Amino acid sequence: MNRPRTTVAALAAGLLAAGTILALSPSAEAASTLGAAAAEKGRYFGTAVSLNRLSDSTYSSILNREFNSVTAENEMKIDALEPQQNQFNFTTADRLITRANEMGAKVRGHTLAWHSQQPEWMRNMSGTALRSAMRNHITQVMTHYKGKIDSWDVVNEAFDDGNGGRRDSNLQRTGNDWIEDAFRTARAADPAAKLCYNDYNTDNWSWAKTQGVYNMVKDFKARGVPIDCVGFQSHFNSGSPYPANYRTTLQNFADLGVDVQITELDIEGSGTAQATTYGNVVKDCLAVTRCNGITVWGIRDTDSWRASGTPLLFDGSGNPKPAYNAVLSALNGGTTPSSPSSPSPSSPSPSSPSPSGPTTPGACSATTSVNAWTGGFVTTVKVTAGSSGLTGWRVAVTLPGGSSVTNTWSASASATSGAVTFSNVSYNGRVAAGQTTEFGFQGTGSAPSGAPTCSAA
Ligand code: 9MR
Repeated sequence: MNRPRTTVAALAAGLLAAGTILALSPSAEAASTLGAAAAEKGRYFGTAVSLNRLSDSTYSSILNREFNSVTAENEMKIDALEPQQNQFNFTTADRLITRANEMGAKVRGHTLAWHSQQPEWMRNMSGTALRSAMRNHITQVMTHYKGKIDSWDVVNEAFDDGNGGRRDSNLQRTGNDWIEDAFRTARAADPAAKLCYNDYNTDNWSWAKTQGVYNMVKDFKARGVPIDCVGFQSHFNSGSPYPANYRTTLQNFADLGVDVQITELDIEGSGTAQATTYGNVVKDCLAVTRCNGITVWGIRDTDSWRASGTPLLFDGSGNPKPAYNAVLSALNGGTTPSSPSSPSPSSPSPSSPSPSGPTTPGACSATTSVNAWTGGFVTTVKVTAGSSGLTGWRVAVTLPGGSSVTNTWSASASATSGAVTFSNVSYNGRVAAGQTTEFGFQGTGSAPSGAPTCSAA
């Protein structure tokens, strides 16, 4: 058994040396999946998931490998969750939550109040009966998923395409205050979820619809209507192309004091042109501090609601397209990931690497920020790698007596109360020297108050 041992020792030494090189070489630091690369930038990279495709092994393995946020493409819409009035069917959508937990992924909830995909009973309603049915739907659904959803699309597509005013719908006819009513109802139901307004054709700053939504958000912020984020669906095609002022739009909304998220991205086209646009969208999000993350509206071109426009990052066979490479490279700040098989212990490596490098001492450090309310809290933890970089990490915290963790994202938790250790999930264990990654957890009671302890795993 000597030979394998020697091999292991040599391998370890080689990896150690190569690991030090990794820390110094930008190209080798680059993360090799979308989720990992986004996590290194404090963002998520998500996809719409169609639950009935999970049995497709190609689809399922790309989902597990690449994404750290999911949105149900149809299964959390009003007709799916409340097919008969006040009779809720959560079975299918619950499977997505289970899957997201297994993946350590966030969930975007989509969508609570919308003129489209209403069940028949709701389509036939109006006035105060419809308004209270809307409130009941929001309350019941958000209560069922309380603590499990990162961001909810509370209201979807409420603006008219042409004039920047409200879209006519049965909900709009209940009174112009239906949107703020929906947001207030949502805040009461799950105070920890981010509450988003989500729409399409709001990407171009000079379009009337963009201005209409902007003015509503500005008014909501001025009057204290609870809104935390604006979702930009960003379905780009020749009729609604990616605009040169997209970054300006994202930044202007963020400057109102809301987060911005790209929620349903797809870009019709192919080859280099499509790849360039995808890369530009990612760079725009990264340039806006409050741009939390990007969700693409499906995995393979053949999974798309607009399959003929081949608008996604993987081809019908599950192979990454040039658009995928452009997105990954943009997330990595222009660098290309190392191949999964490197570093090879036999590859040449300088014998005495330069001692220069990031300054954070120790294996890693962790800092927290807490959003607390009576009876509950959300803690976001930033993990910063020390001068050697990390291939895995653990963060230990101690919860006060009576408090417990109800939900964790981008990490897995060893326990729900007392001393809890959070470990990296598959896509965010690798953190280059001096770089950061984030995870979070939600709980009942009070947040841990002491400093967290970070160690390499
Ligand atoms: O991708 C969804 C498709 O499978 C449905 O048939 C369609 C029905 O309305 O909804 C699609 O998703 C929409 C999303 O919920 C809201 N923004 C526009 C999306 C594409 O139509």
